[in-house]
Amino acid sequence: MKKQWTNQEVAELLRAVAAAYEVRNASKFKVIAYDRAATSVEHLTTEIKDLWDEGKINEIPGVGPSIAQHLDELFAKGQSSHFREVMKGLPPAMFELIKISGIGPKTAFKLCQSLKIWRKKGALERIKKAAEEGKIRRLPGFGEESERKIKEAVTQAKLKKKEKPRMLLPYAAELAKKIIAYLKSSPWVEDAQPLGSLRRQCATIGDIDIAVKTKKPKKVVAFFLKFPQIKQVLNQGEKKASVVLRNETQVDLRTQDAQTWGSMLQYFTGSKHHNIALREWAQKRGLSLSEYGIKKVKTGKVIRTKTEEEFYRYLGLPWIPPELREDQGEIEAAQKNKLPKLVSIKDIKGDLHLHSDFDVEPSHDLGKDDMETMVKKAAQLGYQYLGFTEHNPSISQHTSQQIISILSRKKELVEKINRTCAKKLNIKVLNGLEVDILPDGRLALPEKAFALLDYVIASVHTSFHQPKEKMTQRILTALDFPKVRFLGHPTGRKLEMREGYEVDWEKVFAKVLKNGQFLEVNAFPDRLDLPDFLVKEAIQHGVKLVVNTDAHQVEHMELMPYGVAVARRGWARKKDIVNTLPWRKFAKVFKIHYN
Ligand code: DGT
Ligand code: CA
Ligand code: CA
Ligand code: ZN
Repeated sequence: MKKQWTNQEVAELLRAVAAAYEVRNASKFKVIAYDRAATSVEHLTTEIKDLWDEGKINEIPGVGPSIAQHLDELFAKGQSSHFREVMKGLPPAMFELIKISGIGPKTAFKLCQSLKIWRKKGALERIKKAAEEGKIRRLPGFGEESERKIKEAVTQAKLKKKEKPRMLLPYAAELAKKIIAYLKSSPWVEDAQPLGSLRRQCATIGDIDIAVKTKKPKKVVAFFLKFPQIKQVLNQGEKKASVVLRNETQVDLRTQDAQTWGSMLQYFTGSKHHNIALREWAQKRGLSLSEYGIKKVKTGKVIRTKTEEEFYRYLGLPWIPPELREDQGEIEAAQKNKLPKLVSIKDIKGDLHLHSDFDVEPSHDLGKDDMETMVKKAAQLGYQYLGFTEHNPSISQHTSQQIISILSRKKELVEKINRTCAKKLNIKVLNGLEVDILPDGRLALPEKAFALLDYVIASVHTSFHQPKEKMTQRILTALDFPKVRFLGHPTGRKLEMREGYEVDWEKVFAKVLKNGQFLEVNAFPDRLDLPDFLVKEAIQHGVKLVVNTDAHQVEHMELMPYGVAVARRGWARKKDIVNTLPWRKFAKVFKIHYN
């Protein structure tokens, strides 16, 4: 997949080029031009990558034609030969240092060169260490005072630096599956389960936790340590081990025998907050909890449980689904027998956000597979309906008439599929469109085009940085356009990349309710949007949701369980999700007219 450059990354790159020019004593104007371009990109309210997609990169103030040309190459090919040329031969570490306020390019270069710090990775640590050892003050041009300042600046920067990146749920799940398959190939392994955040189906995963049921823990640990992808063993004991894989993922393994398996599952699933709350609950009943069982404090007797159900039952509670174990009121709900009956993947009857390869000439990406292929897949998944929602035809590159002509052709194709392959498979195909919400809240679609569609997804794809008030108004305006059935990936977050935009959700909930509309739970791995906590809030307000994959190729249609997982983490029941309805009922609430 092509790299999705963020504005921040592009700005940092431009700033690095400016720094390289400065170190090379190039013309002052070049340095200033690149610095200005960097600042300008940093302050854009639209994603620069989107502007490029729309052919508008020349319009960014502060980005001249030559820089625009290099950026064009960067986005098209993944790198710019010119940028590389300028930075060649300079220590990559210096580009880490220039991000720290108070350290200019020439200082950064001198430091890296004299201290022989080349690599980016660990550059800050090494500078800090050199400062602590008094090595910087001895360098020509530096003194005690500048050494102290550098040390302080680096320490500050390190504090601010983000901690280890987290893995997206589907990748962690895939990896865990492989490790578990490996473990199960050992004759000593009676059972192996992914626990921790993975079992709770969190959107991102810090490390992978696996529990093994066995009578021979030592043998299992030894077998685990022979897993081929292990790079480093962090620690190993008689019953457990922690390792780092070659892809930097940490895996924690714990073992337990069948008699205490229930308490192991419970303890190691977490979350930590749920466990703490449960421990308090237990304490009030004279019990103490651990991975080895439930202890009666008075007598010291340990109750061992084979299953989690038994474990919770002993505490006087029904079993609590792992997705709810976040100390968000689940223990209280369990106590009152008010746990929700959560929606399940089997309940899903259709997918309403699919990008086919039908060329609507959009400004964003097209899907990779044809409609028929995706219809067949939907049938395999047991769906009764699906909707194709390519991005709207680019409005900067078409007249209204051209857009109408493209969408008419698409409508005809969908109708034909409904008469042929979909009919045979007994599945309804809807003709939708995912339409950009423009910065002012209008939809990027000519008025006459709405009539050609069964429904519209309104989505924000640009100008993410508007103030909360403006963004809220923008979304409210968009929701009032005809045929809009739901707001796509409502917060716009990209996991591990960018936060969602700021919105007054109360107002959006109210609007959606008033208009008889829905909010999407988008199952795409880096979105999982709405996030779980907003799912919960939406449901509390009576808002109904639609869970979709946003598939851009047929394989993506299999991502639905991850969307359902988010809904479950948000306490969603079947009745909260509109695409659990059978076709006729669905068509009614989704306001689809058919004959
Ligand atoms: P992660 O790895 O950051 O995505 O999140 P988790 O929830 O998988 O956290 P992790 O791997 O540190 O620990 C796995 C589980 O082990 C955690 O969910 C609950 C349990 N656990 C870990 N530390 C503690 C603790 O200090 N107290 C209690 N009660 N349980 C703990
Ligand atoms: Ca974990
Ligand atoms: Ca762990
Ligand atoms: Zn979208």
